[in-house]
Amino acid sequence: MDKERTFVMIKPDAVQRGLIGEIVTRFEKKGIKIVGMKMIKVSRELAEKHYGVHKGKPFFEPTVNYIVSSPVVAMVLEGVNVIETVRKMMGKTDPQEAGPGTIRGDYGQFIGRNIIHGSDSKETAEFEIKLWFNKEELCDYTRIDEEWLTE
Ligand code: D4T
Repeated sequence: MDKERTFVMIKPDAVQRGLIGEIVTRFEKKGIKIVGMKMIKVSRELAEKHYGVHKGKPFFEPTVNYIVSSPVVAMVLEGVNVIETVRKMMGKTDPQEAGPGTIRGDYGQFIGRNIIHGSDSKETAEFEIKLWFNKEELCDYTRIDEEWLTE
């Protein structure tokens, strides 16, 4: 089974509300491997590049303002089918629609403060990982529970 990588960002509201540990723990307990992680105060330039596909839409400026407002935790996660798994664990973009048990469903209330970001496709993941991380910041290693995660 091929492993893939995804980019995940714990957004400013989650950092401010003390939810970093809760969120990271969910991924760790699921057996998803963290291969990169850093806290950064995002520049406007980086935020605008990250949300570039939404340029011109009414929520573009507010979203950029939100992302630069306070530090975020950026992560690269690795696993089989990890892009889709993380999207499922996050729940729908709008926390009002995200189901209970999902990260947004459990911790968020409004789309403009939706706790977390995760890449939505292989192409996006590749673009976002390159945008947020240098190669040297990503670690190849084996977790001791890996052989117990698969049949
Ligand atoms: P992110 O990128 O934050 O993980 O969200 P999604 O990938 O799940 O959703 P998205 O790209 O469609 O939206 C990007 C970002 O913009 C905010 N947003 C979005 C908003 O404030 N109002 C809106 O109507 C939409 C569609 C929330 C996430």
